[in-house]
Amino acid sequence: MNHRRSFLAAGGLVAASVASAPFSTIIGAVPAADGKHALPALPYDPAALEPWIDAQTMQLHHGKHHAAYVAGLNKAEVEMAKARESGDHGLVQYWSKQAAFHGGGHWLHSMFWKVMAPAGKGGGGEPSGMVEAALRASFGSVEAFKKQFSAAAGAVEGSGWALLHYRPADDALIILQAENQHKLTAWGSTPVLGIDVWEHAYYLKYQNRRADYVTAWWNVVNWKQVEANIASLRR
Ligand code: MN3
Repeated sequence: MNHRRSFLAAGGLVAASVASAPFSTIIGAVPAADGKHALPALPYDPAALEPWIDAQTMQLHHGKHHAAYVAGLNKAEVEMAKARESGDHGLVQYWSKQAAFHGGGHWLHSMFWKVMAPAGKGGGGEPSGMVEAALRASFGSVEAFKKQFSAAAGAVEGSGWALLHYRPADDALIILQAENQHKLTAWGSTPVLGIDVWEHAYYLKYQNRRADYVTAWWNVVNWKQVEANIASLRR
């Protein structure tokens, strides 16, 4: 497979040509005309995922938290460009970490909005077809997958994510945890589904009850988007 093409398509860096197709790219992030990363629009109304995820959480999560990751990524890239100009790379470790943290946040949140959908508009239900078959091949059953994924989400230490990755080397799906936005990943695999378990994703409605949020979240999973994400990486 063409890894670079997949990486770019998955990361949205050259996604302009495919951005208009609803399920052809993993994330909706498209760079603005000035070459800067930009906050993608939510693909539905902030209240559309109620009662499972409340409108205020969605507004803050998208409009404040995700926006901050976009700004942080742009800032890190500007500062590293300045350092190349001046030849002073004294802060290269700091800006590299900032680029990983904010870049990870931008990518994952751009995916997160798309792998959720309102009930009746693709959200919830059970996976079927290719996704069901792929989950069964890698985990034994959809039920076994959901059980492990929910457990992984519940057990993330501090702030982070539970992620379902597609690994092209052996055509497998694997479950990983991510701490913060970027730690504990496995090279050579790409997220196709994820749940944000930072407290900002659920605390207004669920307070400390992360498990209740995870249980509710299954009602908004957009399996068609998961299928498109896997298909975009399969060659
Ligand atoms: Mn978040």
